[in-house]
Amino acid sequence: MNRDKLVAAKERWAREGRLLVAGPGERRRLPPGQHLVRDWPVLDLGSQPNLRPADWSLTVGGLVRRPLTWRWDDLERQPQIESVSDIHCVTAWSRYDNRWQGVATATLLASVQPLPEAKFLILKSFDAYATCVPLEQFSGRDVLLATSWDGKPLSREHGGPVRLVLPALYFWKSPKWLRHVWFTDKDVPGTWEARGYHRLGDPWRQQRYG
Ligand SMILES: Nc1nc2c(c(=O)[nH]1)N[C@H]1C(S)=C(S)[C@@H](COP(=O)(O)O)O[C@H]1N2
Ligand SMILES: [Mo]
Repeated sequence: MNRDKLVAAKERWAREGRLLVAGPGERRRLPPGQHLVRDWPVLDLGSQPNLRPADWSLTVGGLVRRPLTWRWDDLERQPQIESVSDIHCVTAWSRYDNRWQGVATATLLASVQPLPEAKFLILKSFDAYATCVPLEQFSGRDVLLATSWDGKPLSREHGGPVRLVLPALYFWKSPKWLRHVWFTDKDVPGTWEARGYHRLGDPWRQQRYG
């Protein structure tokens, strides 16, 4: 390897803490059992809905005061945020510094007004994928309905026009092609939770299976 390239790579490894994993009570940037990737893998059930923004809509209901449906124009009218976060997939790849833009879930929550009994959300997508997340995690400051990545419209393969991004949990809890959000009082297993994957999926506690 050319010397400059080697030095640059080793500097990057130091910045990223390559090979470091979290010890007991420690928190490093790479959760235990993960490795860093620089590309962005595509993972789904093999059918990628082809939705123009005009074909997309999101229906939100269940244990809320004001159920709603947002079409693309409605989403565009909401306050937009930008958030940079890391992706951790349960298949062990992580990708740092993803720059997302879209609408904060806090904005959605303020519109629908969840009832006190609401504790979980069932999230369903246009490809029949489903997952379930606690309201507490869905409400995180860095959670958004993402419409763009790295300054460009979110591509079809990565869930465009709209996907959820919930950085605190493994990436299977971030549904692509988001269609439906249902507030409930109980944890209902989705596509992967019903197949041996963890109910919560916190990468820092390696909640992969169970
Ligand atoms: N609608 C839908 N969302 C999905 C999935 C899927 O199959 N369908 N796969 C999940 C899994 S397991 C992962 S790791 C991420 C992958 O997102 P990416 O393809 O943008 O990397 O999407 C998640 N969201
Ligand atoms: Mo995944």
